[in-house]
Amino acid sequence: MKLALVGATGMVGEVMLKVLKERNFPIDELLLVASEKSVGKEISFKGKNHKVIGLNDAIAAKPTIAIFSAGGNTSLEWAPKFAEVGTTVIDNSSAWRMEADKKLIVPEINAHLLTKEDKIIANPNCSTIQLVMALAPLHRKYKMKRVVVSTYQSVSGTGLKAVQQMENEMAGVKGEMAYPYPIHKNALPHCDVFEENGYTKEEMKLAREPQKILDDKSFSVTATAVRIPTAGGHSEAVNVQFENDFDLGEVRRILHDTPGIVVQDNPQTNTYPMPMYAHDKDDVFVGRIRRDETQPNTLNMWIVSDNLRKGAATNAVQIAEYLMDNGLV
Ligand code: 2RA
Repeated sequence: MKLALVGATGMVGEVMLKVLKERNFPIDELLLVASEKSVGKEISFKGKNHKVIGLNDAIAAKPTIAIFSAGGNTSLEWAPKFAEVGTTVIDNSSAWRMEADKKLIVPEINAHLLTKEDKIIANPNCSTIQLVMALAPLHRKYKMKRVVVSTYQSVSGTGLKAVQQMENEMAGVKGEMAYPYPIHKNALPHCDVFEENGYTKEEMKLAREPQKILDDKSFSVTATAVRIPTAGGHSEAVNVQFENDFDLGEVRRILHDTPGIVVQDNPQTNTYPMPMYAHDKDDVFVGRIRRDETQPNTLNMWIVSDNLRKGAATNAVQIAEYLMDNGLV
């Protein structure tokens, strides 16, 4: 199996290689692909040095699967070119997510939709993935009506420049700014760019992607996405109103029994999810599970996950594993 990683030199690309190694993904030939300025760089994988190649050379090699973590513009231009030579593309950018003929996949929820004909598959936004992982089993049981989510997102979601800004500010060092304001000892209600409606693109991803993944437009999501100076993962405070009432014990059992979900929830022992402890893990951690007494059929919970793993790299590798395991590539 010939696998290409497009954007191999970025933060997600680095985590992708770690996940591929951990999961012993079956690779006969690995192509590490990046922009011209990185061509020739050497990256080690499983003790072997791989030279970074350019996009044209990667297409010429006709990889079986190409996992893209290279931004929307690169994906819009190059994913179709890989697809034309028979490569199946799994893309981490937002470029294809809401296209009617492209599938938006969280394997535990809707991998069954995939077919051999899907040559460009979209990986959902990181904050969407952890949200729907927890909501999907509850939606199936109680049917969601409305979700209000506030996110507390790690600087790692913005990229290396943002992590560097936070570290510089912590050290009292002046440096390049990834954000319009300091992030150390601060919180920015501003993830990605603002749209005409006053919401940010990140908030609109949370408002739009869950309905496509759950294939149900009967519920709505409203979001406030906030950047905070953490490095380990994204956290979300979620208030969800259902059509039907629920039993808290049953909610906990449903979440506990859901693959990929870990319930950490015991106020008596100060047990709840935190990004520092979710870092470098693939699970979605759920806690602070409690009824919203202010309105019927409504639940509050706290959801934490490593945005670079299940929020990006691991979800993409799981899609690739599904394609391989089901003879779709
Ligand atoms: C962020 N979810 O956290 C976006 C993109 N990774 O900035």
